Amino acid sequence: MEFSHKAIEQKWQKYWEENKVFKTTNNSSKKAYILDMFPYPSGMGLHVGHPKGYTATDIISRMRRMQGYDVLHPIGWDAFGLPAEQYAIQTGNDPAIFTLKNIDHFRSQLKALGFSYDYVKEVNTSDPSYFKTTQWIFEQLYKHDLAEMREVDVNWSADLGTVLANEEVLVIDGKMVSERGHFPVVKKPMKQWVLKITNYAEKLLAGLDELDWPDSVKELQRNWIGKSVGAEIKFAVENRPEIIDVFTTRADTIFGVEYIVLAPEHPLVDVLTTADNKPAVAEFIKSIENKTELDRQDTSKEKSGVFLGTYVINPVNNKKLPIWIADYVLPFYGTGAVMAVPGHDERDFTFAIKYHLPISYVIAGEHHNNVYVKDGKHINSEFLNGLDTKSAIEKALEVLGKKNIATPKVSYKLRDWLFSRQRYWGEPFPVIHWEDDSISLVDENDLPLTLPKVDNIKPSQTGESPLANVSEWLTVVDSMGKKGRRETNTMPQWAGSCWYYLGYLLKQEDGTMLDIQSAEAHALFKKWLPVNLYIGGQEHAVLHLLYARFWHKFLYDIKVVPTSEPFFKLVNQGMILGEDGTKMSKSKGNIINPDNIIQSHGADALRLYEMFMGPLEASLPWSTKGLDSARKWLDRVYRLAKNTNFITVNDGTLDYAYHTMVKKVSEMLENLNFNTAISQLMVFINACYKNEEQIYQPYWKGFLKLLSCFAPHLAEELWFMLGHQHSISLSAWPDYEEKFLVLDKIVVAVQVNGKLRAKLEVKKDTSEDELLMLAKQHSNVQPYLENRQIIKEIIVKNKIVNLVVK
Ligand code: ANZ
Repeated sequence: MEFSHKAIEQKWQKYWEENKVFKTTNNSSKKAYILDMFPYPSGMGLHVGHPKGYTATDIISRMRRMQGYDVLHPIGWDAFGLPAEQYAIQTGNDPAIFTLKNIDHFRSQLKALGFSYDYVKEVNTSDPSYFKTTQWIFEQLYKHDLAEMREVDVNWSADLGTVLANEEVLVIDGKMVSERGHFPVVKKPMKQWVLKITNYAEKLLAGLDELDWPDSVKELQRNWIGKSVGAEIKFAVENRPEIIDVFTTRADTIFGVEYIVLAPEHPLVDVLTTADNKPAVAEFIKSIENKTELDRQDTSKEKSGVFLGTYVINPVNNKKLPIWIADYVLPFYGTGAVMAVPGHDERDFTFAIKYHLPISYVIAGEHHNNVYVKDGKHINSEFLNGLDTKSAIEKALEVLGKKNIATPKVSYKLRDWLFSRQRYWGEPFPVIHWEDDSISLVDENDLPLTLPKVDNIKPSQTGESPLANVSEWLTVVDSMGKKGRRETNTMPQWAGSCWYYLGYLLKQEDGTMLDIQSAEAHALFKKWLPVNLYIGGQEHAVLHLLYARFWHKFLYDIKVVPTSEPFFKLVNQGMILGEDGTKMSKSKGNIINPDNIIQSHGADALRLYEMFMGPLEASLPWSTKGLDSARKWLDRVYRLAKNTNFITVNDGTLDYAYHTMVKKVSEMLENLNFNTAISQLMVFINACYKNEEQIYQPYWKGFLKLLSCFAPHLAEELWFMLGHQHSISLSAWPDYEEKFLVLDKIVVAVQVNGKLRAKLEVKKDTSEDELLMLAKQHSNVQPYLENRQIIKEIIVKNKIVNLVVK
């Protein structure tokens, strides 16, 4: 007997909505803020990957509600973004309008999956009532000197007349080209907004220790921040006033320095290049213009460089060392200059071989004319001789420190965050550039600064955003007649997602948003923060999560939020791969559309199947067979409900099965072990089937509550079938009793002369006499007793009967 998922699912979705069953409550001292990474509402709609994480959070939200928590489980839309901009440019459509259409489509898809979101809390990052606060936060960052304009290299495509995001640039044959059309891309300096996330490097590192996040994600963040403890050492240029500061983690190798390398972008390159070396240097600099940083760092790629014609003097031994520039030295790390020790550093070694530079060794070992990177006693190093690396670093810093040649220094790989995009479809910067070169912010009371309506979004051809074409919007005149121009850049998509988990809290029932600084907002932050569980894709392990932590820590410092971290527990769900085991993609034709599955098998089956595939974190291939089985099992549950007699006096037969299920499922859900929890539900249903059409009703209700997390529509249907008048979500989570967790029946082994001959399934604590009798009568035992004499009977209650015969 099958149930009609179409009828059931729509019926309950309507009921939940009309009765506001999932409204955020505020009547408990326990709270659970359960957050999904909100989707970008693309024109393609939801894919089957979305429901995986979303079902997981839905299960936990439903459980927490039944456990008496106040639950906040919201959803919203990360609605600014590049695809919308491109679509608008190509088709002339208004992104504000088609984005709303896409959102409607996404929302109806999510509703069809039966997620228990409180849609009152919905936010849309592209809505002015939302980005008013994004702009306000930017203004605070500016006022706290964490936002500034800098000349920064951007990816410029002259053919497309536009600046491209890193994601839109490919490297083909070592050259940067645009993803669209494969046009050449070069670096071009432009004035850009930068957020000084590096000021928070230390806090962002330290905060990781208090978080319940996967170690792999913490490690990725640590590496991204890339703290490195070392020193800056000064090298004076020969016969000139300039000093070159290098950053090194290996001050101990100072006697092994053979040359100095500057990043080609280093400000001293020009002055330190002699006249006859200028052409070669200029040519070299041009040659690396279209190399990405990743390429430059890649150790497998050949390093190249040129000599500037000038020298420095090594402060410890007055040795004259040539100054080079090379691609492998990066401008924004450390000081953008290194002391090269080819004897003991891999990259310096390859470079020295290529350009026939001398190589010397300052650490004892078997060098074999190769680079030597092991630890060892220092040699050829005067006051460092005989010391190992650690002590030699300390000693070198002590000696050079006294002479003011070296200072301890910490460097971070983390860069300040390039915060401008040359786009229309983003948050406008609330900034005016005046004709006298001053900058001012739009008054906080005048926020939001909205986007002008534009009929046809076109690139500006100058590298500025399409907003540069909208002169009515662009031009500002102050009360004194001074002319100004609005900032034409907009913020990157990351901005809106940096604080949306606060946005949900600000969202009011009447559709408005609270002021982030209001007392009401503060009370809500106090109640709900930090987010208890945050589930989303691994692809956001670094950027989104680091940026959001940065803003949160800033808001904490300015006393807007009461916690120093936004997301206490984080889990990355794995991907759902195509049936062929590869990533789903249009070109491979292996995409599964959730709408079709909802039609054919139902949302409950889809949810159950995605949770049963395997551990949440694993990436696993889709299997239609697996989906069919999920649906069949739901039918099995439905059949049972229809054909069973629900009894009100407990006959005890399901005690063990029921209480074990409740205990295990509760524990497994705490640990997000959804697939094994489902197995427990299955074990219980098997026990019910064995029980010949008779189930103690309270146990059935308890089962339905657990089931309602996974298959909410069917569970609700069966719940109301029992005569209930209110949603199962409003009922209390089932308890288990310890005393029922031991199986009543146990297995007792029967041995004859030490050999296992039978197993008795008996009631626990069966008497020794009875055990002996049952053992002797057992058909597998009897043949071994025939014509024999029993000389010893050893009986251990609940365990074993051992007969010795001769
Ligand atoms: C001398 C030396 C000797 C070094 C030796 C290493 C080994 P981490 O640990 O990643 O911080 N370096 C410094 N600034 C650089 C830049 N802008 N671009 C490329 N390389 C740079 O690496 C620090 C080391 O990387 C520094 O220590 C420096 O080389 C190099 F046996 O100095 B070392």
